[in-house]
Amino acid sequence: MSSAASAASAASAAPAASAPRTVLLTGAAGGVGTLMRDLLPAYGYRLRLLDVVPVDGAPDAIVADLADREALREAVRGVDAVVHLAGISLESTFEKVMAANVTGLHHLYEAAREEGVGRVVLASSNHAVGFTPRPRAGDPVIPVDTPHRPDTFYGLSKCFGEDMAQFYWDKHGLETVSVRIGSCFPEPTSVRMLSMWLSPADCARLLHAALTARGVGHTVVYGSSANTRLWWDLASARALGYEPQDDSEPYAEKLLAAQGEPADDDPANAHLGGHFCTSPPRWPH
Ligand code: NAI
Ligand code: 15L
Repeated sequence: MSSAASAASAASAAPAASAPRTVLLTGAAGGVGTLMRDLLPAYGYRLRLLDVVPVDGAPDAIVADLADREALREAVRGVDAVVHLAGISLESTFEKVMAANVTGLHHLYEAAREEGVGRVVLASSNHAVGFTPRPRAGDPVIPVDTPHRPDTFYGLSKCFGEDMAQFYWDKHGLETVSVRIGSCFPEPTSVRMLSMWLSPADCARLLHAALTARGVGHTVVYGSSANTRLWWDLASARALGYEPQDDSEPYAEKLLAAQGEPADDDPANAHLGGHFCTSPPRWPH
């Protein structure tokens, strides 16, 4: 299914009430994983945690690398869904990014298929479409079926991840919601993030909608709060039942005073991906 068809699929998806379910949360030691460990249980989920490093305060968390197929198969056994956050989340060498985010993702999908898990919620990224020119005043917001325009090897791996999700739906009937997360942090820390911010509480709302909407097939959504300065279209996310409650605007005055309005001719301000298009932050390891 093309991205356009994915959007159509989202339009027909309806939120469904569902009983608490067991969910594997990968990348549980990371920034978003740590926030979601706190917030998702309130929606009734029993979380099983996985990361390649130990998870603070969670001695039962599975410590496993995405390279380890058998460990992943065991990790998904008996869960109803997977929220997949694990992987390299910044730029690195082609080889390292592909190993974690493509080969590792393939291992996860194979494990899910073999164990009959029905749905994955996949952390994609704005950097899958990072070279999309950012909207200027008066321009329409960016639709979810805009072509892939990765800004890094990292973004490229997220494009491949979305295609992998499509493939597992078309070939094996395994559903995915691919969430192109903007910037999910406790608060926005740059002027760009005023447009991209996904508050932790809205992230939990969006993941819950993605876990419970009916008939998602493979649906691609953007992941942001209801920001006044939003650059992209939340329609396919809203069609899943996502109703964002937060807006970055209360942070605008302080951030603009500290950082100024980015210059129009600044190449790092020209595209959705911002500075990832010019000098991407590197994965530390
Ligand atoms: P993070 O880097 O803080 O967390 C990623 C976690 O994955 C880490 O705990 C790391 O140990 C684990 N991990 C890395 N390689 C692994 C492997 N081979 N096997 C098992 N675990 C491994 O990243 P963050 O910010 O929490 O992001 C979570 C996900 O959301 C990532 O997939 C990232 O690409 C995506 N994302 C995040 C955004 C954000 O604003 N935080 C924006 C767009 C996408
Ligand atoms: C991402 O994809 C990164 O994982 C995250 O650390 C942020 O840099 C975010 O994009 C962003 O664009 O702000």
